[in-house]
Amino acid sequence: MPVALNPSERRKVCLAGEPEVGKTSLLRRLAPQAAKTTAMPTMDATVTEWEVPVGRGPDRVEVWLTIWDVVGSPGPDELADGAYFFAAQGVLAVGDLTRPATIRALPTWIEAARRVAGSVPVVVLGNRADLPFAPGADEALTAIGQAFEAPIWRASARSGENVEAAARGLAEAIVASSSRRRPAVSELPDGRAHRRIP
Ligand SMILES: Nc1nc2c(ncn2[C@@H]2O[C@H](COP(=O)(O)OP(=O)(O)O)[C@@H](O)[C@H]2O)c(=O)[nH]1
Ligand SMILES: [Mg+2]
Repeated sequence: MPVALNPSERRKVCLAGEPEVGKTSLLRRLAPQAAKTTAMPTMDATVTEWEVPVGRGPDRVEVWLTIWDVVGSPGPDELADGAYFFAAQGVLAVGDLTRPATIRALPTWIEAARRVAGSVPVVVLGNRADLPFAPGADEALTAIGQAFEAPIWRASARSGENVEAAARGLAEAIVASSSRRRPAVSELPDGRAHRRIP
């Protein structure tokens, strides 16, 4: 029987990146599997729940990600001043491969998130891989991945290519980083994989 993370151990993941890079579109790609999306009007954020199995066989765990997305066009410092990145356990940093400036902006976003949340795992996603890359975009993506020791993905919210793989990669990195700190896995007494927190 697969083991479950304690439901109170849902993992907060924040989308980060410039406006119009496709953050919300990427979430919609995951939405068929998402439990729900909730608007947080006082926080200029939405929260989408996405349950993802991580690992195989007896090591398999069901990870419940709560993925935060920005509403409007706040900048990284503005978000870092608020509650958006607070207690985040992972960051999905998104740039647009057709607009290299949005990729070169990602260090500022990642640093803002880590200032608040600490040195949490980051996955860097170059979106719009369905279109021809702009000159320099792919090199910028690679450089940021190296600088932050973060996996990079070329993905497309339009075609769906690599979207789930990138999100799953982040879930795996979060589980790996938390299991280094403590044994977070337990089996629920009723055998169900998950229960919602009332
Ligand atoms: N061609 C293409 N267009 C995309 C892709 N992802 C998003 N878009 C378009 O880019 C625009 C901005 O997307 P949105 O998800 O609202 O960006 P956000 O501001 O980062 O949340 C929309 O018109 C999307 O349809 C993609 O992978 N490929
Ligand atoms: Mg959006």
